[in-house]
Amino acid sequence: MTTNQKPFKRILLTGAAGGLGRILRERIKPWAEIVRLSDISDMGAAQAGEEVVQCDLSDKAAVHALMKDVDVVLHFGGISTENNFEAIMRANIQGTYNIYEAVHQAGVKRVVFASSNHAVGFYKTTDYIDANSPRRPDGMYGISKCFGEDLSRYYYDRFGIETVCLRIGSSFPEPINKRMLVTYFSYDDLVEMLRCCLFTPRVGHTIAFGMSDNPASWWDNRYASHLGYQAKDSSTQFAHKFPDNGDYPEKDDITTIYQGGGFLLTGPQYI
Ligand code: NAI
Ligand code: 15L
Repeated sequence: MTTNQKPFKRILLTGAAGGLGRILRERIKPWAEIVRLSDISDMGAAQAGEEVVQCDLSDKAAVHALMKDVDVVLHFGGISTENNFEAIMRANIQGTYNIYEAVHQAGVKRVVFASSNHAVGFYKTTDYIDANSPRRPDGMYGISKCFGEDLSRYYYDRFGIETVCLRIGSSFPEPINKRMLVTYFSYDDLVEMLRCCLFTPRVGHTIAFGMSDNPASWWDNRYASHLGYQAKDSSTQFAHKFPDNGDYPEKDDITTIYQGGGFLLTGPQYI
């Protein structure tokens, strides 16, 4: 045994060409001897310790091949904003089903599923909810994340495959509006959360909200406390860019009345 052996032999990261995938590509390297990167889009050449596999999540055979010799999966691939149902169905519903069926066939023990705050986007910004609050998706995209949460629950109950459904708030370099002062999830905190998701001995089926230690929150993470996640960042440092004029939520503006923000204006009736 070498002295610098890494905890996992192979991590599969889907969505590797995306905004978060490109961040995680570098940051998860210490956790696995090999990081297998996958996306429908070009990811560039494989670097040391990487394997690059370009494929469409809706291609069942390709996803089953993708899973060979994988220990754990970070499932970040798919359509990440509102879109028409057919597109969402292929990438997020068929795609996530293919991932779980492949996980089951390959004997993979744990998945982190990149869910979204849009699974609960129809709660009001005056509500405070937890993982046991009924889901209230704000569009087809949010509905596909609800499907992923239920699908992973089934694979846990039926086959014991563990999943953390991470309802990510807004993981970007910095907040770009008042809403994101509440939903902000720094990249460092995302990586720390993923470390907790992968290295906590037992996670069962957990729903966790992905957020930094922001001054205001809509989400109570009490049912994910066993993960031991402690945010180190906060949106406070950006608050001066969006002064509190007492105008949030704004009367008659559904993008401030509901937690889903702008997604309230992008449902099927608008496409
Ligand atoms: P992104 O859109 O930048 O990346 C998603 C990646 O998935 C893209 O590279 C895209 O090519 C790939 N993809 C789409 N359809 C595919 C298919 N059929 N087959 C294979 N790959 C496909 O999104 P981002 O921001 O990196 O988000 C990553 C994940 O986290 C997504 O699942 C998203 O829903 C979730 N999430 C992200 C949040 C954020 O704040 N960035 C908030 C909530 C959830
Ligand atoms: C998401 O689910 C999206 O993937 C991301 O692009 C952001 O829009 C985020 O939610 C958000 O709510 O800010």
